[in-house]
Amino acid sequence: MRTQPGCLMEPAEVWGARWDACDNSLSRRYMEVACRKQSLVILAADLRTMSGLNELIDQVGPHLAALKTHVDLVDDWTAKGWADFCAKASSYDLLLFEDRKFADIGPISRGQMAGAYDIRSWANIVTAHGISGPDIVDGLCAGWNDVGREGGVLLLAQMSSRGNLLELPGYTDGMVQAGISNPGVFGFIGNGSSPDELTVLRKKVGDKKLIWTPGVNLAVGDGEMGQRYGNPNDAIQAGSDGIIVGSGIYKSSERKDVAKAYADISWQALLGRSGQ
Ligand code: 5BU
Repeated sequence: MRTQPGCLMEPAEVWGARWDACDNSLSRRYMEVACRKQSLVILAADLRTMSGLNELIDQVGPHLAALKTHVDLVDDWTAKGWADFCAKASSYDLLLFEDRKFADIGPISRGQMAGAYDIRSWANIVTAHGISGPDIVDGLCAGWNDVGREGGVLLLAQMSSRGNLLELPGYTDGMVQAGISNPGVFGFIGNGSSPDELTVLRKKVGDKKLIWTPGVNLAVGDGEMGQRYGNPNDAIQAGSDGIIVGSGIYKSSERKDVAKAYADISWQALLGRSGQ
């Protein structure tokens, strides 16, 4: 197998069973990017101006593996400005992940991939709730197919926020069962604030799908308005394959150094895991 440019280790060696078992082509792309960048950091770029977003990516882009957006959060959004921003993200070798949390029936979700924001044309990955049933994944994949693209869906199996209803008995199991055999499913969202919950989720998911985790911050504990945070090393050790970090990076006055710190922690944790 070919070593990725800039990667001192083979992705198969670093990712182990996860690399061999995954059945979504984007999952391997992500694992390769993570090796090239030596980072498992997905930046939650939750800023509300295009200039702020562009500045942020220029500061921390080299230390990220993917970029997570909320396209409907931007006050001065324009199609042209967004296209330029996506091109900038791609120039930093980042997968684009719109955290849209789709939840409707299949045909409507397909349509919502189009619309003013035309998510299907630029996002590689989107999030979805499974509340409406498993066909939402087919609807979202049909959306990508409508523009000749392929993407992957991250299903919410857990959430990081306090009191969320995904904690009710049976929900996470149902979500995993619904998504585990669907090749359109890139992976699952797990609760980054709880290594114990992540360990349980990883057992349910096995190696076939990735788990990405929000609710990660070096300052562990309760965040604003019900958000909860766990430690990045603990999340990866417990089975997360990507840490989603927002305010921990963009609110720092030393964004570049902090992003690198999260990247180093995540990469070392992955190497520690593959050595187990
Ligand atoms: P933070 O600033 O690191 O707390 O940002 C977390 C991001 O992850 C933010 O964009 C949320 O929309 C997103 N998120 C989350 O916090 N918890 C979840 O369970 C899910 C997404 Br799903």
